[in-house]
Amino acid sequence: MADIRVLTGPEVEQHANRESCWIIVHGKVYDVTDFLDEHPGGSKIILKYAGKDATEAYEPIHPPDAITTNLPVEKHIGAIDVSTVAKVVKEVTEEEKRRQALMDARPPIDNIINMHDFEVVAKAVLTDKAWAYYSSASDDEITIRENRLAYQRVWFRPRVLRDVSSVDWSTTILGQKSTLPVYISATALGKLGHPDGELCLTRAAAKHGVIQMIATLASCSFDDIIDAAAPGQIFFLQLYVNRDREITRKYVQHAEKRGVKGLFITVDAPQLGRREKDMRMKFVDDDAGAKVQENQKDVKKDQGVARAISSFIDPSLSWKDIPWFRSITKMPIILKGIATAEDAVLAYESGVQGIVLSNHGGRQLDTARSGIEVLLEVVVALRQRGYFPNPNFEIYVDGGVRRASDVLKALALGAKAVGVGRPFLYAFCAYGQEGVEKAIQIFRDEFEMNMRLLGARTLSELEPEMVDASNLTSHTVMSPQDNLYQNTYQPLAVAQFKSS
Ligand code: 173
Repeated sequence: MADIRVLTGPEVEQHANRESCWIIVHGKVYDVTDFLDEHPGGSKIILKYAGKDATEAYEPIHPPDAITTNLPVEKHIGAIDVSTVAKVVKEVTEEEKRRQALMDARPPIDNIINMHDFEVVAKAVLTDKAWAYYSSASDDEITIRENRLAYQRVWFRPRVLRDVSSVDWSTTILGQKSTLPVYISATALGKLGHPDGELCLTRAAAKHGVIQMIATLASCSFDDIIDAAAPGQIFFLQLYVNRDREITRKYVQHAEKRGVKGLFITVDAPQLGRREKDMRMKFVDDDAGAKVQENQKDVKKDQGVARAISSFIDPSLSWKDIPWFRSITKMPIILKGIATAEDAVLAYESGVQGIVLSNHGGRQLDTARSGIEVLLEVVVALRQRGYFPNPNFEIYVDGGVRRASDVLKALALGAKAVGVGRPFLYAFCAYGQEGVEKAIQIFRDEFEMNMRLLGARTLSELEPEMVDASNLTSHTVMSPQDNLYQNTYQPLAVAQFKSS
């Protein structure tokens, strides 16, 4: 092997413009001059780091191998002698000072008693950009809000006198043991919110026997996550299908080799939804308002973080591709993002092992219905055809789940398990691994209480008669507000920050 060229900081600094642009990432020097106009996030952000170490900016929003796979080897200039790189003195902005003060004044974790508490703390301590990316949903954000409301249109019909001294909410998902009927759903770009990113989820999941779905666009690399696993820890993989199927084939087969137990192919994102909070943030950040109009070609500038890095996703994906996936892996295949009974039937008939009724956390087609509502028609349609129940075809629901009671409603109506994304993400943004563990503990406490009160000792005792979902498909709220009561009622408060 040829000797690796070792460069010094001043040498790299010579290449700090559009004509010759070198950057340092993870101790290596790259010539990205020809790549500037191809960068999905625009050239401006790279030029900001021209001649400098860009690792810190690169890390949260790129898979670790993005640069090595996208840049031809002859553009890999060499290694850097770290001692010669001028330290970038980062000025601490007012925003950072404010966030640090809030971080120091976070409510003690013992005061966190529900998923909403995590969200309040995460919102306070995250950068504006991270909060905008995580919390945003598409268009008018009707669906993200409906995801919560839909659960409120399902009412319990609890049974009593059933000796509920012991209750058990453990289950299996795709045949794999899980201590909860909940799996950690995929969310991307975890390092925007915590330096350890998705590893916070991995470590907490290991401790508590919960299954983690790894995102294609996680900030931590797939292998870093698997390497951090406890022996026997179970993972699923969320897949965005690449236009280059060879890349997808290698990725899937690598995951299978490393022991992943289920392949969740995302089918509701041929193009990413317009998430306006995310888009606006990018505008402010780059001060690009005027320039975008001057330079119409560089349209990607105003698209927000997610859109900038999602251009590899193949919009031509179709039902015809399912046999190919079947041919490249023995893992169970699950289609994530089914939104109608018609497609649920097609999925079953295509031979996959399950579906996730999902609207992608309200981030794709706005005014698509909630997963829990879709579940009703899916179960009817599958049952009519003799496809339900079937232990080899599982139905999951995600979106808007904040309480064990939500999960129990979905299970009573026919779901095998439920995906929870943002709440676990917010838990680690606010409190790291400990936050995720706390979130799991809260779910456990809620399962225990709710199962007792509902009269179900095990999840198999949940049945459709335990819920009244007759209003679920009605999108109007008929009850008039009781103003006298409303004005007297004191709303619950969320956990309080320490006063400084
Ligand atoms: O919802 C998302 O933000 C998402 O799925 C995604 C897609 C591409 C890149 C980053 C995130």
